[in-house]
Formats: sequence, C-alpha cells, structure tokens
Amino acid sequence: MKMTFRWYGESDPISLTDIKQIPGMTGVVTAVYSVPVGEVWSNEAIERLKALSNDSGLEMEVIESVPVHEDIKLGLPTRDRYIEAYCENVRRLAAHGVKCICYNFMPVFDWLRTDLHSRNADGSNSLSYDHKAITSLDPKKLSLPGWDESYTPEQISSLIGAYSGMSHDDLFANLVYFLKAVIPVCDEVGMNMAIHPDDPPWDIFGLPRIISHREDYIRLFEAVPSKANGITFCTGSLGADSSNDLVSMAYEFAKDGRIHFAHLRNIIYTGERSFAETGHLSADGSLDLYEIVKALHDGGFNGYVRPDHGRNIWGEDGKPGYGLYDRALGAAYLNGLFEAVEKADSKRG
Ligand code: DNO
Repeated sequence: MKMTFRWYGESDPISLTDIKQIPGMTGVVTAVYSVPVGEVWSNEAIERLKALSNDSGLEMEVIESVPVHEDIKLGLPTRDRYIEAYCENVRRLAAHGVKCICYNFMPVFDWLRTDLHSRNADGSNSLSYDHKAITSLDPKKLSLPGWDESYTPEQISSLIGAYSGMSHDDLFANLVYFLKAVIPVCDEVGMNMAIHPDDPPWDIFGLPRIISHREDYIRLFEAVPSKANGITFCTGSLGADSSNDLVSMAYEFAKDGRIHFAHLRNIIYTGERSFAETGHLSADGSLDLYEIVKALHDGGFNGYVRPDHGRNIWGEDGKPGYGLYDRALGAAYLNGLFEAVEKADSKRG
C-alpha cells in the first residue's frame, strides 16, 4: 500500500510541505487543471507538477483525473479525436513515471451533493446528500452546490438533454468503446486505469449511471479483461448504497488484481438515499473501515490509497471535502489500520 494525498496543484492552499509532514505520506495525487477537457496535456505542465512533487520528497504516480470528454460518453462521431488525445495523455504521463489514472464515466456530474457545509453536532461541517431535495429540483433550472462555476443552468439543462434516450446499455457500450482504444496503450506503456464509481451510486435527473454495483464491475472486466482495466475503490461512493457489501467487494476485487487505487472514507446514513460525510473512523459513520482495510489486505491489495473527503475542523474553511486537517487525521488513522492488519497477519504467519 502506498499512502497518497490529493493535491490541486500550485493553486491549492495546501502546500506540498504540509502534505509531506503527514506521517507515512509517499506521494500526491494530482492533475493538470489548466487544459480543457479532451485536450492533450503539455509535457512541460506534467514535468512541472512532477518536479514540484519530487522536490518536496513526494512521488507523482497517480493522476486524478484525466477527465473523459462528454462526446466520448455520448458516443458522438467526434469521440475518436478525443480518444486519441486521451491515449496521448496516457503515453505522456507514463513517460513521466505515472502508474495509475483515476477517471470516471458519469454523465455531466462526477459527484453530487445537496449541501457542501452541512453542520455537524461537534461544530464541524461536511458535505451531505438528501435525495428528496434532489428530486424536488427542476433539471431545466439547476443550480447545484459545487457546480455553479463549471456550468450555467442553461448548459446543465442542454447537456442533460443531450443524454435523453440514452440507456444504461448505450452508456456502457460507449465506455467499452473508449476502453478498447485506451487499454491497449496502457498495456504497452505500463499504465493502470482505475474507474471511479458513481457518486452517489444511482441515476440522477434521468442520467444513466453504470458503475455502482458489483455486477457492473463484473460486466466491465468481462468486456475488457486486461488487468490494466481496473478500479478506484471508493468506499464513500459505493457505500452510499447500503446494499453494496463493501467488505466482500474489497476482497474479491483486490484478489482479482483490479483495485489499483482506493479512496477510503466514511459516511453516515441519514435517511433513504441520504447521507452525510463524517470523519474516517468506523465509529463515526455507517461503514466499517477496519473490515474494509482488512479485506483489502487479505485480498493482496498493493495499490495506492488516499484519505478521501474530510470535514472542515479546527476553523479551517477548505475546498469542500479537501481541507488539510481532517484528511491528515484520516491518513493517520488509515495508516494505523493498515499497520495493524499487516502485523497481525505476519505474526500469525
Ligand atoms: C470527488 C472525487 C471525484 C473524482 C472523480 C474521478 O471528490 O472523488 O471528483 O475525482 O470522479 O474521475
């Protein structure tokens, strides 16, 4: 396991020095943010991120994300040029020592919450999701927390419209088309693709979502068998649907060599299809992080891990989910869990 931390590049208020001071931190998870989705990243921009990270004693072996252009998800004729650009990014990143790319295939929104500063009893705040609040919104006039800067309500409405009539199978076929072009390049250059699950794992505004349950993964691996076709095991996303058995999925997919990256965090169920993000500790939420870490370990997981969304604590007003303090506490806790399960195993063994 390699413990990493998401870093939003040079505009991130959290410095690489702060990140390096977190015990056990080996690397950053980052991206080139200045290039529009679908274009090729310059070698200079990649090189600069790598040099900054390495100069601070951190590796840059995971990129999150190389985003997938909507035309690819929509299966438009223009997709081939965007897929070619994607393949070029894979080659360039591999040439700079990147080993894993986290991406997603969710139409329009790659995560959704109804509140970015939900007040907790201890005075902290965190992200939360209330499905009733979502269903009461008019998709033609959407203004959503966290998305107002990326899209105008008109843009959201027309993008959602572009997906009308698209079935789950259509979207899945578009994902397979994409992977059949990208995975051979990954095999050639030694890159792992790690698809992020749907967050939350159900359809929203009639948009199909296809990476939400165990069966979705089985179908994905059958369609593109190379182990480079792997996953980002995100407990907070998958765990929002309590029918997902995270412990058995962690074990099964780790054993199959499919988990290249793990986002580990906790949530608490607050109602039907509703949840709030909590601190990472098992006791603080509905997910048993100890059992999940143990299952990953028992399955032979040896990929990258990062603490995921944290709360705002100690007066911090961080980027929602991505402040320093609670994620650092999360990393320390996860390091402890991994050390405990690893040592218990080697003593038995
Ligand atoms: C949110 C993140 C996602 C993730 C993408 C990966 O906090 O987990 O935005 O980076 O879905 O492509």
